[in-house]
Amino acid sequence: MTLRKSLRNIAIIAHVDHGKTTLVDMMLRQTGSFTAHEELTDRVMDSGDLEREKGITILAKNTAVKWNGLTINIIDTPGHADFGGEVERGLAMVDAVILLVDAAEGPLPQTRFVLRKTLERRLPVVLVINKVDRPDARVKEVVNEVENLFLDLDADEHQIAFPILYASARQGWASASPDDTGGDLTPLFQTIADFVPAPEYQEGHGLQAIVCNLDASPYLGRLALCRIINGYLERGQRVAWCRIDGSIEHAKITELFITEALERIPAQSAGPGDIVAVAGFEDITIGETLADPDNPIALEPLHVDEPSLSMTIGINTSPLAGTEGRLLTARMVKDRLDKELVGNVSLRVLTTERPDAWEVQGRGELQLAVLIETMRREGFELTVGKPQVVTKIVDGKVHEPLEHVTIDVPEEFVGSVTTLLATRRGTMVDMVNHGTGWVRLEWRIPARGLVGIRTEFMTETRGSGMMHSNFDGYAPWFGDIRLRQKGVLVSDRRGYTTGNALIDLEARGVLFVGPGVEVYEGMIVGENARSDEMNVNPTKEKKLTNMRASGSDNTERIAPPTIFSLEQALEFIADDESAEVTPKSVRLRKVVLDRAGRARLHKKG
Ligand SMILES: Nc1nc2c(ncn2[C@@H]2O[C@H](COP(=O)(O)OP(=O)(O)OP(=O)(O)O)[C@@H](O)[C@H]2O)c(=O)[nH]1
Ligand SMILES: [Mg+2]
Repeated sequence: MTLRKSLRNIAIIAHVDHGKTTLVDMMLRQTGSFTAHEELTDRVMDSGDLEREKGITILAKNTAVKWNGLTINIIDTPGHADFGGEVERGLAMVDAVILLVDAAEGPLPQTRFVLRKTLERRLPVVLVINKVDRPDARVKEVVNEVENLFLDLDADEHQIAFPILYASARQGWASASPDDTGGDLTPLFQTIADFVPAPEYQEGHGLQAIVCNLDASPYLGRLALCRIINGYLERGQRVAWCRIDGSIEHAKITELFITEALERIPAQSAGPGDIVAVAGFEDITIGETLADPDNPIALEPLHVDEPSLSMTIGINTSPLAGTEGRLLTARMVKDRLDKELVGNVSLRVLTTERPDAWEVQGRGELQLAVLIETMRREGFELTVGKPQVVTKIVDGKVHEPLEHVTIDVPEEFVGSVTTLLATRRGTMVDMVNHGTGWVRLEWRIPARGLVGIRTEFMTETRGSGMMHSNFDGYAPWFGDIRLRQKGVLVSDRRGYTTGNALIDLEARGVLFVGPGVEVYEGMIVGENARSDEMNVNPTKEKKLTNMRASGSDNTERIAPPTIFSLEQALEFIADDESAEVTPKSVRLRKVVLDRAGRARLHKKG
């Protein structure tokens, strides 16, 4: 094996919010990777609109910096559990990882997930304890906890001998000793240079490059992001394209790019270990290999975890369809979902018994909500069903996905949180009282039991609790879980809401619409204080004043309605309900809109 000595490829992995993107920012800054005129926004790698709004990373992205004659390719990965598929792909491109752990929070569920994936790929780890500037940092304990996590995951001796650095990504420094604060990131770069293996390759071996990610360019069409394992790639060269289905095609590399800081730079050629983007392959997908045309040998395709949650996504079938969006037809929805599949290996799309709705499977609610949010911003109108877990049959029995949940709460809320999880069929597996007034609880719970739990959890802990979960295998079906205790108020007709009617309805529960809003039969306009479903008329005018314009009466006396975000709506709806999503609105509705139809269904039971 020969080494590509001037190159290092690393991925930064961690639980959500532990500071990955902030660290990449600082690495870019301290290597002078920004030109003077480039704007120094915080967390530049989080470039997507939704990423900036939500303050989280959704897509893994790569960048490259130069340090002391070395080129370091860095993959910034998302920390939220729903985007675990992105991390798995990122790991396929690198030779080592930087595992970031928050000095106060310690290892959390996604730390375990990303470390497990790293150890499975036998990649070396550099541990960086980040945020040591936090006043509540517990550096020593956290190092201990990470060591235990390695043992827990059956790391071998070699893997456990990892270097440890202490850092404040935000302040831009790292050091080998926890007492040595300040300075810059030199110790981190030095550790990468010394400890991360340079890419290895076989001298004289033909080309082998694996496609780990996809991107699109408005001029060039689809771009494939590849890691070259062996051999060389040249612009204009013909290569064998080994497809997932086993077939081999021949195609020309029309463009070749390497990454420098935040830009893709055209290149003539690239060699082993390089991470490149190539154009020229119209429907190339993740896991395919570009190989030597004379002796094509495909690489092992990437494996990612299976989806555990699904939703149906279909065209908007409400009476208001077509009034707010541009992209309405089944064909458009299907094409868009197909396009998403290409770039996202952790999603699946299945047909349903309806020709205008599809079952989309993914890793979690947030992943699916991000897809729907992206589509609505593009102009789609959609009907989205309640999130369902993906079951599977093991030994003839239905099994459902479980989640491992880690909860941090002030002591006084342990009782109410326990009740909340127990009624959703969770079992507690561990409880640690830190002696600081805070308690950490570990639970195992059917993934179904977590659907919609976040709002209630926040209410129960008065906004102070923290809850993180990730996939923890399958177990036999747990039986019924009753998620929503309350019923809904359903409009019994089409029209515009009136203040007059809403004042009457307020007595029944919490309203989701204000006055003067267009509603239809079967649309959910509020939550019933009681557990049953109630058909109501929110459009009722005041008696004898039928000359008056709708909505102008008494409005000032009505409490402002509860308006759901997309994610809240998906959490709220029950099995026989769905969300109508358009670029302008999120409405809740019954799947069966007409009242007589629902009554018949109900009778059938
Ligand atoms: N106190 C302190 N805060 C930090 C430090 N590093 C990052 N943060 C803050 O932590 C928050 C999350 O930082 P990000 O860099 O977005 O974290 P991330 O790991 O990229 O998050 P995801 O990509 O969503 O998983 C931000 O508010 C940062 O300012 C640090 O060293 N000290
Ligand atoms: Mg990030």
